[in-house]
Amino acid sequence: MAWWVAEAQDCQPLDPISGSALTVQIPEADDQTLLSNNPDFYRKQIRIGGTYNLGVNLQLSQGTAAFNPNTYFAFSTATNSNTGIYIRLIQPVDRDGNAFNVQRVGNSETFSLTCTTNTGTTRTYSLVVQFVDQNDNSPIFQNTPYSVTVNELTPIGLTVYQQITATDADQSNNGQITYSLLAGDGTINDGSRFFAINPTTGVLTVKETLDYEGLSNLNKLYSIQVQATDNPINTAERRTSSQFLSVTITDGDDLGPAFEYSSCFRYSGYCFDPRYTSSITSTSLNTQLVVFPYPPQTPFNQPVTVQARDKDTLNAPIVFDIETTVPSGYASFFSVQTQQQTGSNFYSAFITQTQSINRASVGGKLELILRASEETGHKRSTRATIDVTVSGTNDFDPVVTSSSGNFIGTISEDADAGTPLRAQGSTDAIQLVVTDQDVLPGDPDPTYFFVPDTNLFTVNGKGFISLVSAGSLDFETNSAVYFYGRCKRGKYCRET
Ligand SMILES: [Ca+2]
Ligand SMILES: [Ca+2]
Ligand SMILES: [Ca+2]
Ligand SMILES: [Ca+2]
Repeated sequence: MAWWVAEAQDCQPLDPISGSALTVQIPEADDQTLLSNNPDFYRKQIRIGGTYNLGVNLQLSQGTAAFNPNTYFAFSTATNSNTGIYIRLIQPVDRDGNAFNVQRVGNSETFSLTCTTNTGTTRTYSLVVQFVDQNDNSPIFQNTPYSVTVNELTPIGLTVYQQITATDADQSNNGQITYSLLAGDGTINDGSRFFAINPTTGVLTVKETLDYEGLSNLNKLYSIQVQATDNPINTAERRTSSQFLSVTITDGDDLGPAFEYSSCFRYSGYCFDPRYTSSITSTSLNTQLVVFPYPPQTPFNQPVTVQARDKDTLNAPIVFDIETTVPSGYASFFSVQTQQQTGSNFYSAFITQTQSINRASVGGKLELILRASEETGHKRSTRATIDVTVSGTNDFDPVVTSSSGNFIGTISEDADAGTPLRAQGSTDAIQLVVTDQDVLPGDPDPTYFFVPDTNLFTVNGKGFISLVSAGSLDFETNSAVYFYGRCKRGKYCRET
């Protein structure tokens, strides 16, 4: 209900208590569609008594306003009423935006309104139209495009970018901006989980540890979509804008070296628990170890160069050494030479045996723990195991002993072929036993071949001696047979 009593006199003087000007508040409208869709929203009653065009005529002029109001406003009576005078916005005006071809207005404009009655009374008022801000502008990002380069080692919480800013031409809440990051597409280049944005200032900080190596080699950047949202009282009227920010990630020294060979077990793309095998003799001095990969290559295992490189693309220099051995104490029996491969990030290790190793004291095998260290402040290192077989040098003759304690056997002259030779004074067959100091516990059992220098007896692989053919012995002519045997490796094994 209007506060003006319409029955009072037409074109009456203003009540000084209510102010010296006619003031109406009309929402801005920067588009004709708005006016067409909801015309009554842009209509306000003015407190002049009488009924428009029924005893009261009104004439609007520019006054102190920046433009002529006549094409923008119309007067009317209220719908379904014949009292009261209303002013209505009929052409779009723009308080704050960039609407094309639309009259720009200030927060308020003061026009001149002349009121004339049928009886000839004329009065002129100042008509102040206050254009009420509507949330008709979206936030606009400034100084775009946004991009920044950040090292992967940047700690969590650190500010990485503070150029993000958006403006909104609307007033107060309608222009108040909150920043947020939009959820990304979940690919490895989606930066939404790695960064946080201050909702008020737009300052970008690191939220999760960055990872240069986790990004594809072709695309070392995170993409972030920043959203700016305004804050109208009616949240349904919120307007948003978004802008991409690309964060290029540079490599930092967070990884150590990795050994590399084609047949290794891999974890995250790198050789896991690298192992090699090699073989030396106790005295193979001053020759480089020939090293095979483990697991072996298929179908043909071939020697490889022991090599490692920095997992960071920083390609720190690598240096190798033997950290320790199993059993311990043999690191100084070897020297390691490090060499950078030409035109490559790989460094090679060449290992040379420099001192004789007593094969028996290492049990025929030795583990070299080869360490690759990067020459950076962090001194990160990684290890490979080289299983070295220390093979015998055949320094010792095999020694043959007999199960009976001596080399005297008995057999009946009329024994059948295949009858074993028995120990003297016993029914047990004699067995020849070979020992060889070159053979160490754990070595595969060697096979010895006994080659007697007689045709009468044969010795099988287990050392049992037996008659070759029946009737070949004659106690009366030959009560004893002497013979020598020879066994493997060309060593003579004496026996009778
Ligand atoms: Ca506005
Ligand atoms: Ca706005
Ligand atoms: Ca790195
Ligand atoms: Ca590194």
